[in-house]
Formats: sequence, C-alpha cells, structure tokens
Amino acid sequence: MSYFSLPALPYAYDALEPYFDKQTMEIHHTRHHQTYINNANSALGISPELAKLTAEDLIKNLNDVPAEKRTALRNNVGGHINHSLFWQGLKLSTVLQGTLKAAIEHDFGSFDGFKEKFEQAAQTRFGSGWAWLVVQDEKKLAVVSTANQDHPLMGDVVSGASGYPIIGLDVWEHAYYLKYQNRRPDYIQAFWSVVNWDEAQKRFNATRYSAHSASSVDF
Ligand code: MN3
Repeated sequence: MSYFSLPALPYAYDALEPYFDKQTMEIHHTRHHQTYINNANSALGISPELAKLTAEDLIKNLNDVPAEKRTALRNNVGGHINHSLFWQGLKLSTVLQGTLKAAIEHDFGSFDGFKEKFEQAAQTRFGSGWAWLVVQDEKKLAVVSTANQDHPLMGDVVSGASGYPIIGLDVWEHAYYLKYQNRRPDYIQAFWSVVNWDEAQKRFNATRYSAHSASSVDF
C-alpha cells in the first residue's frame, strides 16, 4: 500500500522562469520529491498503526515510531513534507503585506533585517538542508536552518531547530545546480522573486501570533 503520493504542482514547471528554471523544477518534483515518497512508503511498509498518522504526525513524533524505521522516516517523510511546503510556497509576483509584514518588521527591525538573516541561514547551512522563517511559541518569528531533510516541527531535540514554518528554502544542490552551479548566493537571491507571500500569510494566519499582531497596534 502507499501512504503518500506526489502532489501536483499548482503551476507549470516553467511558471517560475527565469528565476527557477523549468528543467530543475521538473526533475526536482518528479524525481527527487517522488523518491522521498517512494522511500517513505517503503519504510512505512504494512503497518496499520503508522497508516493512521499524517506526515505531520509522523515527523512530530519520531520517537514513537519503531527505532529501525526512524532514520528512514525522518529523512523521507521529512523530504516529502518539506517539498510539499516548498512547492506551495512559490509563486511569481506576490506582495508581502498585512499582519505578516507587520510581524516581520516588528521582530527583525525591518524587512531587510529579516532578509539578511534568512540569506545568512541559507548561505551558511553547510552541505544540504533548508532555511526557514518560523513562528516560535506562538509569539515570535525566527529564522532557523535544518540539515538534510529535517523539519522545524521535528523540534529542537531532533533537528536542532523548532517552530511552525512560514516559508522554507531548499538549499540542496539539486535545487539549483543545473542553473546556478555552485552559486548558491545567486539562487538565494532568485528566491526573493518567487516567494509566495500569499501562502506565507495563510500559514501565518494558522498561528495564534497572527491574531495577536492583528489586534494590537503596538505589539
Ligand atoms: Mn529538494
């Protein structure tokens, strides 16, 4: 049986040109993401107990899954949930506004202050991993990064970072090598042109911090 399947992209593979190129998007989605799904499904095997859990349940409770499956599930359910979030988080020409904009300016001093932190996290993640904007403790925004396919919802103990992700950037070489080769900084710059701020706001709205920042003039 299969637990997870590849979600269709909400846009064409060339929709993010020239920032994220068609060939990378297609390979990244149909091969890399699909491989995480195949490996996650095969690690789950035939387990009625695990079948009841969502991808989010699984990564939040890795200590409860059988020890011999833990690493495979961490890497591959992590890969599945990270990429699903990544695809939804990309779109050309959206604008940061509303409560998310206000909270970013509040917590980082300015949008540029946030941008600098995020770029640094993405750039200095050694090897493969992700940079994230997260809400921590339902009351503040933070920039964190995780190694490999770790996800902030796995928590500090597992992934070294915690929080509810608002935006995420894949900095594995497979995400940029065809177009940018070794130039990760150019890829990170290109990301700012394709962040889906509408989706980010939607994710932010799912946190209690959003309601707090909307209702307070000087939060
Ligand atoms: Mn990837």
